[in-house]
Amino acid sequence: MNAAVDQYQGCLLGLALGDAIGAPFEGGPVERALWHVIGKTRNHLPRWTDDTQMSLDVAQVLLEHQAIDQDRLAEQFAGSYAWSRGYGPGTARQLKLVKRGTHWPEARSTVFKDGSFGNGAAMRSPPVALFFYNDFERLIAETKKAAAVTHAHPLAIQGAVAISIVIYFALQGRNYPEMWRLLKERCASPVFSTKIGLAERWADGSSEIAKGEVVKLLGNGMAAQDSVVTAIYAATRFMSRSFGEMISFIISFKGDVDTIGAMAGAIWGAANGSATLEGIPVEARDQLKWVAMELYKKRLPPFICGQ
Ligand code: AR6
Ligand code: MG
Repeated sequence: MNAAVDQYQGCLLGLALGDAIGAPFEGGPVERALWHVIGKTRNHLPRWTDDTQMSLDVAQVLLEHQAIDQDRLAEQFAGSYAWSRGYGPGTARQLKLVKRGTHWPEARSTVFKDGSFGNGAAMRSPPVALFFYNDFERLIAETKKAAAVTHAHPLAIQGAVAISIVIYFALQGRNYPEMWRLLKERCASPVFSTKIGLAERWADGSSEIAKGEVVKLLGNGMAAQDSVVTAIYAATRFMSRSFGEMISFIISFKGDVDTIGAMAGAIWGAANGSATLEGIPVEARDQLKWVAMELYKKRLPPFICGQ
């Protein structure tokens, strides 16, 4: 089945809404007080954070090059960097180095020698999944390239791959057994495979898992291994319910609410489309919808047998 443009728009709107709605709940009292001051646009719309900004940057490079050009992506990330978007501390340092002329592989290893395992790579996978919607192996390869510009650690890269896989299936209609199988195969580190196995068992819907259990066993932190499967579980559990119910559940976790919200929102929107997200206020809705439309128009052409 071919995904509809509405699902592309749902994916980017869901990402931005999860990000912007979650942002006021992230961090301690100081971060929340600051966001209270800077968390609205001049037109009083909820602002999104680095999750959405970096996703728009990835989309920009895909639309220009029909692939992830890593030098160009590093330049794009650095050009868009602004402290007020709340970037992760390691990514902020890297992007400032790149801005001052350091080549990205060097900037990356200056900050974390073994690479960052933050969820900052996973949160920007959705546009890659939209663009390479019909070529699974190409999708995995391009997702890894997009992640590695700032996040070299295998756990960050597996987190990015996991989000791409789930969006790939959300766009196509929902073949869940195959999705869980591929998640376990491609995200095979013990921490990921244990959590994926748990989320798969929980997602059968036979019992409602309490939020405390979700936080304790899947996590709510900034590390990819402590937030990506949490987002996948939340999106899967609320797939046939409202976006608002899903976000309320995620807000109750505390922790890295905006990025768990962004990842879950992108998955939910890719499956359900944009119709029910239209009335919810967010910064730059028209730009997000336009970028989604461009990704739809310029995405990899459908594979035709015999070519
Ligand atoms: N060793 C030790 N600590 C690490 C390592 C490592 N190799 N990698 C990550 N950390 P970062 P992000 C810890 O800074 O992934 C924003 O709000 C370390 O404490 O690369 O881009 C985003 O929206 C590091 O600062 O950021 C996300 O929600 C932290 O993990 C979130 O921050 C995050 O890694 C993460 O974004
Ligand atoms: Mg964020």
